[in-house]
Amino acid sequence: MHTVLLTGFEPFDQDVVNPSWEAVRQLDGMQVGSDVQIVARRLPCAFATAGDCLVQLIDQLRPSMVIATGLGPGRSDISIERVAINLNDARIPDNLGAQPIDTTVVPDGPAAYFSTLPTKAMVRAVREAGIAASVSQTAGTFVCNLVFYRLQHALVESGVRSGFIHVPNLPEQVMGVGLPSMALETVVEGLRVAVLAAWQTTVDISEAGGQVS
Ligand code: PCA
Repeated sequence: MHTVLLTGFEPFDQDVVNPSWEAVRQLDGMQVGSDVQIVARRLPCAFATAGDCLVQLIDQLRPSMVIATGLGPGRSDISIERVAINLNDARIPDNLGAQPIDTTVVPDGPAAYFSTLPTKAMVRAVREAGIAASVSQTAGTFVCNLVFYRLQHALVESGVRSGFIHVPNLPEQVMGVGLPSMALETVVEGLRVAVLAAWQTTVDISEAGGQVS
């Protein structure tokens, strides 16, 4: 049996829940396909600890695929991230009060890494399940981007495929605020379908997923 490691984040920025963790915890232990089981773990939302925590989990669990997830406030769909950049630029403090500005994630690392997941096939599979999804060209410059970059950096030589997905707020987080949201059960199902598509697709499909600006 193979393991797919799926991570979510603890709440941050005064939130009491983080939909990424609330969703992936529901998938913990689930078998997707005949030969693969999801193991879900929670990461701290802190620049100093999140990356090391993820790398320790990879060492411990020896997963065959890793997909990290996080909340993207303002996102309206399941956003399959394409690229992680070697830059921290925090608009708000993290959960340890750190707010790095224009620092690198990995000194002397490459400027960016691409996801090694079949992003287009994942978007198509989630949409076919009736759930909104798109390719996202940036995972931001906060802790999610750091985790995504550290993930790709750690696995670059390994042959283990990995990537990142941002999910929208839950409806109760944005009541009266005017931001988009997605019901938890929809996020859970969207992630399950995305994991399955990632696992089953070795060569990505070619389909437009870009943006004009
Ligand atoms: N979202 C933040 C960090 C943790 C999370 O869930 C981000 O997008 O960077």
